[in-house]
Amino acid sequence: MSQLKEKLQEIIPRERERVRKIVTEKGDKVISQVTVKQAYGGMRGVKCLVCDTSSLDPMEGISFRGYTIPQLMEKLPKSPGNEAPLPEAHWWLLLTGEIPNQTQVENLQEEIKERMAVPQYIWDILDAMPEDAHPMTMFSAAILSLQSESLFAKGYNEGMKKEDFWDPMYEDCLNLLAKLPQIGARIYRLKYKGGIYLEPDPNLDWGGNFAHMMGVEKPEYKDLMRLYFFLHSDHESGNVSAHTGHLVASALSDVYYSLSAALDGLAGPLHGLANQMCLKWIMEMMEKLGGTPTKEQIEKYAWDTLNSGQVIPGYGHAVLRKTDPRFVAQHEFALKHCPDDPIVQTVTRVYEVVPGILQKHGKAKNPWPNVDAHSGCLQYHYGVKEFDFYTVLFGIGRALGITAELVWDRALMLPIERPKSVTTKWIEEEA
Ligand code: CMX
Repeated sequence: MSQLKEKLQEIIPRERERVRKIVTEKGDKVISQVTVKQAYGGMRGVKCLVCDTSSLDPMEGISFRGYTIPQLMEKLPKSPGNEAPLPEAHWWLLLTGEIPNQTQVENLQEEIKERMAVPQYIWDILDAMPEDAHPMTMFSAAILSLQSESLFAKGYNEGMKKEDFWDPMYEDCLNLLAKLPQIGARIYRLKYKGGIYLEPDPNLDWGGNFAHMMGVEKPEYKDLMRLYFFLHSDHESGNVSAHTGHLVASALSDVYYSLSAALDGLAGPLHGLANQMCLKWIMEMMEKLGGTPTKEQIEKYAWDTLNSGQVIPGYGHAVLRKTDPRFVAQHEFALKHCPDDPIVQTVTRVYEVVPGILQKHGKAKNPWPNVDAHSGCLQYHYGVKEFDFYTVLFGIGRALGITAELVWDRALMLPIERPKSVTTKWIEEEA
């Protein structure tokens, strides 16, 4: 048995007991009250989900299993000679709460290699899609089409016991994760590189292999992708993609259904699509102004955007109230590897100008940049210039967090999710 599965087998009984005790002793304790405003307003701030893989503090940003991004940049195992954490090591952490050692990571990497082959019918499905299909539609469709491979669905149909659900869920999650880099890179090369594909390199890690199959030459792109997948992995469970994954899986749908649905939510412009919108906004400004804009020019451009009723993509957040540490980590990478890139310089200048403007504008509760404000310009720098593809990158990373949460949903035997709705009439008369 794999070392990660053994570790889960050791932890799960302990955690089941811990949750059982909490529900017995504190089951009736109120942790949140819901106002009418929240019911109409996207349930902002309502505490009604439990997520142990990560936690989002409005001022401190994300922590994964209690560790901040800078702590994990230091502590998680890396590929030799590189600086970004290995995403597969991070998956171990998300699942177990423990930082894996080198042997454990290598064991997991071996398992990934054994499972990375993608069946031909997936390539046939992608080939059959319309030329103008959005890469996120292709990505979600490819994942959904793998559903017939689900060991969870098979076990369920054969009458598997509830206590054992987590085991095939884990297997499905790892089987799917192992394939995602190849599926993502295939979509990229099918759509934008004339259908000329690069085979996976069995000697490379999960993120490095993705970079290799994308066909980007510069060696540091591998580390950028490791960093990118690590940073985009998880943002506790209330965001649209993670929450969708959890909700769909709560009906005992397998990970193929759940992750495909989660990615459909990620594809929205207020969520993951903002990364493509953000670079588009910056590039259009640079094109219009004929080069790197001055602060005064950015100020005018930002006001024009706001006055025309649009949002400034990459800025604001439903929970965060300061600069997203995921933005900071990418900015540090940019300052180290490509400080003279004019788009990177524009992103930096926008960061110096836009928060002040949003504050004056007075609507956004958070004037600071989120993860999407930086990711696109780094891709562009390394030659991945097709904006439409950027959300697929977010999706590959986000799959790490969602799959880890789904394994735990099954391990803790969580029930189907079913909040109560009320009518407007009820609110008028009863609230
Ligand atoms: N530019 C202009 N206006 C903004 C804004 C921005 N960047 N961010 C928020 N606002 C506006 C909202 O549209 C809202 O206006 P209305 O009252 O007219 O509807 C008002 O400020 C209050 O919004 P909020 O409570 O601060 O923000 P929400 O929690 O409703 O929404 C988010 C959060 C991220 C959708 C919003 O900030 C936004 O649209 N940002 C731009 C898109 C973006 O970057 N999305 C990516 C988020 C990260 C991710 O999930 O990937």
